Amino acid sequence: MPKRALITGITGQDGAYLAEFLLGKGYEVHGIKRRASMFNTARIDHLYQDPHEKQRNFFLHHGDMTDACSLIRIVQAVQPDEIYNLAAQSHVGVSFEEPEYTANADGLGTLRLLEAMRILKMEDRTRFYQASTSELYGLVREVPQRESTPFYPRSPYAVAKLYAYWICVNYREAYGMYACNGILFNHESPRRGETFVTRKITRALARIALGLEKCLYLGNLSALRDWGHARDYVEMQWLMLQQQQASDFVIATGMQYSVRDFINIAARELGILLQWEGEGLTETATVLMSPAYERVRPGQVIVRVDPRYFRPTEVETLLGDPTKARDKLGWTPRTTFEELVREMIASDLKEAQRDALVEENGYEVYAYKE
Ligand code: NDP
Ligand code: GDR
Repeated sequence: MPKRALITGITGQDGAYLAEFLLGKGYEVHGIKRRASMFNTARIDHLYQDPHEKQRNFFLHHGDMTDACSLIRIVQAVQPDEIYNLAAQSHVGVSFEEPEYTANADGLGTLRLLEAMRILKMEDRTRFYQASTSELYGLVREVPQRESTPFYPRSPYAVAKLYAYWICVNYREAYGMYACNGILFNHESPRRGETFVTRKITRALARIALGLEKCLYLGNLSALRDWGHARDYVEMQWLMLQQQQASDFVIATGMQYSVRDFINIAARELGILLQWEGEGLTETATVLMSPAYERVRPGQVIVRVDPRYFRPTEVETLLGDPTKARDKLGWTPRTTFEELVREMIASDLKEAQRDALVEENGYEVYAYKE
């Protein structure tokens, strides 16, 4: 019998990579997707299997982290060996605007899943992974941050994830459940949501290069992050559930860059050289040269600061220490920062080229040419 995994948040960045990874390992994969007024499965459409096929190993179920009934029903129907709880309102900035919903989905949602396992008497046979986050460290007390570093959350998102972290530890201690927290630092990919800063940058720079947009507006350019590749990090999520004993792990690269660094490297990938001027609200990046893209002119300002993207309380710096993961799980990240940026730029350039073609020729001509 193949092992059976249930992934919440399967339609998200990590969910899509994890589903691919587990299918590659021979798992039967079940995912929870929520109802939306438009299709929300673009990241996993390539894994879709026709429900009429007899030999299937990939299944989707409708459910929601705010709806205990749906979670109990799905856990009961699937009887998973492993549950990966990746579903969350995962945008830190948005959590200041939707704090109650964020607490409900990210904090109580985790409790609902753990309780579903208990109600169904699956606490002895099902292993549980919780998507914890470096945002728990918030106002950092120690550099670099490791498993023992004290938490100081700085957003409604991080506070909700703090509850999820501790309820996971508590259920492990109270009921002997195999439940782990992966304290993952930022991880990105071409599948990253378009409103997170890395993807916002690679997408906008690619579109600016092709003349589809003029300028990118951002918030805090000095924020420092430890950025890895999502494809590398989902492997860790699986490894954590294959150990003798459940434990919590920091997953990070141990390298740190600023948002400004990310912009410079992404622009360089396009052959665009930038000059930075001003500071704070007046800081700008101006094009010095752009030999490959004629629509980008030297002297053009392509990055400006817009305070609407500032957060009421900011996490200025995060840097992880992945020593425990390396020593106990034998894991090191494979993708370098430069490779990550290159892959994201290449992917967004392709999308921008398609959009430019549509804009130049009109949709119908494009469709006809196809
Ligand atoms: P995404 O935002 O890409 O994906 C979130 C997923 O959760 C989506 O599938 C989304 O569905 C789903 N979801 C949101 N709300 C609900 C709900 N109420 N009920 C059911 N499903 C819901 O996040 P990532 O893939 O980047 O991250 C995965 C997890 O890891 C998240 O919990 C995140 O907080 C955490 N994390 C992420 C890090 C990162 O750098 N990426 C770092 C550390 C932790 P839909 O597609 O319909 O929106
Ligand atoms: P983060 O990621 O908050 O670290 O949370 P995000 O990419 O949103 O921000 C990183 C840093 O960039 C600054 N920033 C901007 N951010 C966004 N989104 N948009 C902007 O225009 C912008 N300008 C500057 C931010 O202020 C911040 O300092 C991510 C999410 O995936 C969480 O779910 C996860 O838990 C953490 O990473 C680890």
